[in-house]
Amino acid sequence: MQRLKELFSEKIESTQKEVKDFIAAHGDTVIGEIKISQLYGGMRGMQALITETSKLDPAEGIRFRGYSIPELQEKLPKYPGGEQPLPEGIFYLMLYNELPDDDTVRRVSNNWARRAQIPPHVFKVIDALPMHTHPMTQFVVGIMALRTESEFKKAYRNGINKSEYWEPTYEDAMNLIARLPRVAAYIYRRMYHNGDHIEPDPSLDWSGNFAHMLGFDNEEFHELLRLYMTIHVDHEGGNVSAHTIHLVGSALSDAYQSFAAGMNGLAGPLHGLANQEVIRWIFAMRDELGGGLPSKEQIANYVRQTLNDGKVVPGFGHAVLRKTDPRYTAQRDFAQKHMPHDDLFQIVSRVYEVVPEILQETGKVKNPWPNVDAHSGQLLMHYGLTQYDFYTVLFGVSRSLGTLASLIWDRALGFPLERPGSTTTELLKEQYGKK
Ligand code: AMX
Repeated sequence: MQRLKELFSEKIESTQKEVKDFIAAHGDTVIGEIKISQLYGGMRGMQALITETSKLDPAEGIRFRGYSIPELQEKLPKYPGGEQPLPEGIFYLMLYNELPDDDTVRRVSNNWARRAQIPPHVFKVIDALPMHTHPMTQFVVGIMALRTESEFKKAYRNGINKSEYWEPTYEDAMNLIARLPRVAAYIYRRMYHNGDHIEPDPSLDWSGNFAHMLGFDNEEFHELLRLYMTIHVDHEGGNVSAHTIHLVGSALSDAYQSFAAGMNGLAGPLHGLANQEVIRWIFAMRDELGGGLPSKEQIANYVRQTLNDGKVVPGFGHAVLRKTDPRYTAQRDFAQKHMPHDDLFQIVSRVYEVVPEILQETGKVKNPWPNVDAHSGQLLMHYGLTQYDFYTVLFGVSRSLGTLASLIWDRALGFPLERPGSTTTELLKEQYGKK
């Protein structure tokens, strides 16, 4: 039976040729124009990157190698007796551009379980941080401490040929993915369970083992985590975390450095941190209103107050999406099936009924609909993962699958250093301001 790495190496040559031929035939084709407003507006709508693993459609939402979330829920292998896809499967799909069968997914699981050893200094480095250090900061520190294991760093120093860069990148990416759940669980148990750590169970799948190390052995929670780890993997290439990982990787920084950089972006409140902010916002609203299920009118008043205070309503809006995020819908379906009467789910549902209309009324919010973060915290809360400061770490563990699959392809396709140009307002005015 071929090793997973050999299987991947066979894909490289034909893809390299496909890309090279395409550039040779169409490299001069103009695909868009840039407006001055886009330079000041966070480059919205500019197609400027190649990311093969997924593509975001404003109306439809995310597709991974062409497959939507409902399609993947149907087609990807499941844990025995389970209904949700195994994230090992979506990783395989993103990297190999092929749907895996049950056996292949088991091999990915086993491969990661074999790689999951963490050198003890990583735990020591995390333990040296004060307990009030945000979990995302601890996570990034842990990732950087893991960099002592970098294969790319070693290979580069030994003078590796550039045609082989992908190989140590593959090793680093696979090792990092395999080790992140343990690092994340370590931080969680350190902060919230008096450092009472739980040993991994390598007989479980990657998410099941992660849930186990966090301290959750309820099979329904394992299913939730499989869904969570599947839907947060990737969101094409321009979002802050994916773009950062690609950009830093383009300097031939290794997977550890690139991924840690991206995680600092994910930790921003307009990006991944929004999932903890949603819960904080809902709890603050509930506290202000004296507990219980707030009425639609009460929620509407609270939303208006948030906007009047010059703050964003977390979990709503998106830079690309213009409809309800299918990742939100997948989580809502899960809640409707497993916890339709959960108090917090009732609030999240009511918020969904109220917020879009008010955001629309502002006349400036381009997408009034909920994104992935508007729902995830409620599901975690339901099963007792109540420490919302930790939520973005879960997001980060999942994001490793898409972004590191992309990084392997960046090296396999020999993508160059990313270095776009910048200009100044003065120069723009000189060039274009006189018309
Ligand atoms: N609440 C209040 N105002 C909002 C808003 C929201 N949820 N979403 C957008 N706006 C405002 C913007 O702040 C901006 O205001 P300004 O002109 O005064 O600066 C205006 O509406 C236009 O913004 P936009 O073009 O609609 O959005 P964007 O592409 O600039 O930003 C995003 C996208 C996600 C940062 C924004 O919608 C937002 O801040 N949402 C809340 C935070 C959140 O949920 N982030 C998670 C996104 C998903 C993810 O990355 N995990």
